[in-house]
Parts: sequence; C-alpha cells; structure tokens
Amino acid sequence: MTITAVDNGVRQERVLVTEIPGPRSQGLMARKVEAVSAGVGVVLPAFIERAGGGILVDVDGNHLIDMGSGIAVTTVGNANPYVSDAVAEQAHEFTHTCFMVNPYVGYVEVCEHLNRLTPGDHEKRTALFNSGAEAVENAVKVARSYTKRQAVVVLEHGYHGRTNLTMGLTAKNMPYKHSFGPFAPEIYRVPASYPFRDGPHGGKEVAEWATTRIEKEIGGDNVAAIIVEPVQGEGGFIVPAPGYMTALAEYAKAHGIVFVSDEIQAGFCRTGDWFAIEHEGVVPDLITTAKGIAGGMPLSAVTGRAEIMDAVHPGGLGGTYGGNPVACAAALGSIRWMEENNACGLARDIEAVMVPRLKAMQENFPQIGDVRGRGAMLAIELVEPGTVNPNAALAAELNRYCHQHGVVTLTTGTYGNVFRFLPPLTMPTHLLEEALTILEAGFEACA
Ligand code: PLZ
Repeated sequence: MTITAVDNGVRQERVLVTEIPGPRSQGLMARKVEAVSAGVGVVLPAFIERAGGGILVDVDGNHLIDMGSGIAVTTVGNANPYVSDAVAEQAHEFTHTCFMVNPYVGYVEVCEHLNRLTPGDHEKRTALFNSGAEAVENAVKVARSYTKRQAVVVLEHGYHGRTNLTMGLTAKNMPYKHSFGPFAPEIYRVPASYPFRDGPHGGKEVAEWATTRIEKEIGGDNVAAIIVEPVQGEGGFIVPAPGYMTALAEYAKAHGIVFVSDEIQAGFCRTGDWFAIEHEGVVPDLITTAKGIAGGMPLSAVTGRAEIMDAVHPGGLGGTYGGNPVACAAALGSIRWMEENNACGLARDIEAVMVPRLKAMQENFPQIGDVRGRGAMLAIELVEPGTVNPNAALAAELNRYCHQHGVVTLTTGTYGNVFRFLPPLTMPTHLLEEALTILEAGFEACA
C-alpha cells in the first residue's frame, strides 16, 4: 500500500498511557456536561489535541487508531498538509467576502473540479454550501424549481441530515427525528434494496416494489426528485443489489424525475471510485457532496446537469458562508492530494486488507451475519447466530471494547447492529491490521 508522508508529525503507533478516557479527558467531559447542551452526544469521550496519518492523539497522550475519519470526512488524513497549508495561506489572504457580494476564484475552481470529476460528460454546473444537509435541501429546491413538481421520493433506511426538510427525508426516528416534528410535506419513502434482509428478492424486484409504490401512491408525474444514497451510510452501510439503482434511475428518466445521488458519505474516493454511484453504472442528474470534499473544513456542493442547475432564478441559491474561501482552499488541496496519490486505489487497498480478515472472523463468530461495503467504507452486521435478528447489544459492547483498547470505531444502522469502518486513506497497513486484531480480541471477549 502506498502511504504518502502525511502523518502530521504524529507517531504512527497505538499507545495507551491511561485508561480511556483518561483523567484529563474526564475533567474536560465534566466541563462539557456543564457547558454543552445534553442534546449533543459524544461517542468516545477522549478529547483530541492532535491527529495525522491513522492516529488521533488525546489530551492524556493516548494514541488512538482512527477507524472513523470523523464520519468519513478526513479521507485524505487529518491535518493533511495539502489541506492545512492551503487553509493557512488563504486565511492570511482573506477569510470571507461572501461569494454573492464579491466573488473569488477558489469557488469557481472547486465547481470546475466537481463538474469534471462527477460522472457523465454532459455539461454541468455546481453550487456550494456548508453542510451536507444544506446541499440536500438545495438539491430539492433545484429539482422542484426545474420540474415544477413537489413530491420527493426517498428510501427506507435513508439518511440525509438533521434540518427540518432533511429530517423528513431521513428514515430513522431515534435519535434524529424523535420529538422534532412536524416534518415537511410531500416526502414519500419507498422500499430500499437491503440484500442481507431481502431474502430471495433481487435488486430488480425490490426496485419494482418501489416504482409501483410511486406509480400508485404519488403518480410519477408528480415527483420532482428521487434521492438515493449509492451506499446507505447511517442506514447500515447497505450496498444495493445489482439492478436496483439502474431500475430506479431508468424509472426516473422515463418520468422526467430528477435522480439525485447523495454522495455526502460515500463520495470522494471513499468507496474506491470517485463517486459510489459509478459502481452502479448510473449517471445521476444531480450529486450532493460534503464531508470528504474538503479534508475537515465545512463545505458541501450540489453538482448536476446544466439545464437543471440553471433553471433556478438568479439569486435563488446561496447563503452567507456557502463556498467560503478558506473551505474552498481546503477542497482544492484535498482534491489535488486525491488525484496525485491515487486515492481511489488506496481505498481499494484498504478493502483488500480488511475484507479477507473480516470474512475470516465471520467463520469463527456466527454473530457476524454479513460482511459488506466498498473500498474504505466497510461494515459487519451483527445478528443472533443462525438468524437475521439484529444484535445491537453486541455492537455496543464491541464498540466499548475497541474504544477502551484505543481504536476509534463507530456503529450504525437502522437497528444499531452494524459495526462500520471508515479509516482515513492515509491509514498505515500495520495500524489497520492492529485495529482488526483488537476487534477480533473484542469478539473473543464479548461474543
Ligand atoms: N447525507 C448520506 O451521511 C451525514 C451524520 C452524523 P451534514 N452523515 C453523518 C450525525 O449524526 O449527524 C450525511 C450523510 C448523507 C447527508 C448527511 C448530512 O450531512 O454535513 O451532517 O449535514
């Protein structure tokens, strides 16, 4: 595996000098409880003060292996110099003008890269925003404006954000939606392909359930957009069965519906291609991106067919900070690193190391019902042996075990029983192997 020197001066070794969380983190956690809303949760209460390569260093001096990348954000590695140098340089030049007031070239360059890198050789346009949720909201605005229709179709197990509209688009109640309604109208949810749970029903068949539902309950002519995640993230790292996405995209095309691929978690080389929908051979009309786009700076985008993106009246899209110059500089650095270092290849290398070991673990631990994912977006789904009954308790226990042993892991899934892996592409192989060895020990201890 090719590893570029992007360790930010951090020793690439797991080191535990205290329990996790250590005393300083515990002290800070007490301050957090006093200062921060209880509504903002923390997965692993070890406060971080430096990071690089595949390591997060906490305030007690522990070196933790980062298997989460801040939820698929620091794909190019934390504090990658291509990003931090560009940020520092831009911050010294100017920090903000508001692109809608006085434009700057960085914004245009990010749009040019997105138009070039996203699937399809049609003419494209891009608009920049801050968060993933904001990108999805704007994709819906654009699709409605272009089609003059209102209905938006989303999938079971889908996740699109925490703002009012995107909460409505999101499938899972706890913790995202509970007590926060009412939600926006004209949102419809249809069956998603979930191979592990679909029994004998293949991708085409599940797509037919979905399109029949659209036809009968909404009417294809009333639908502005179908929004999918090409690999469902918060829903459980679900890779759709072959044929599902193609069938949905074909239906959208036949009915003048804007097909939107939400690549906020799966995009930017994470799955071994620049965008995860490329694995399906589908060219979406619009693509939403965020997270991995800018190495940790807040930036998001909607990219798509010029005629759709340009259908909005002038001034209809924007926001004070959208495409902030510092965030754009970070994105340009991040994209340059990905292109120079064959980031897609690095993601595939991670898959080649992890999948065989996870499959070997599955042989020994019948609680692993499924091993799945693409590239550096991988997961295991935990069940009660011999069934598909979700085993969320084991996922939580394993997670605790990994955290206590210095590996930052995350769970996910509608049933909370999926253990997911999102290492930065700068993760050295020896740390990746070590994280897997600790996971294996976790199974020995907990299963
Ligand atoms: N679309 C596909 O994965 C963010 C959510 C973490 P924002 N996923 C992580 C949490 O608990 O809040 C996400 C996503 C997909 C949209 C979003 C939303 O992106 O940048 O968090 O708004």
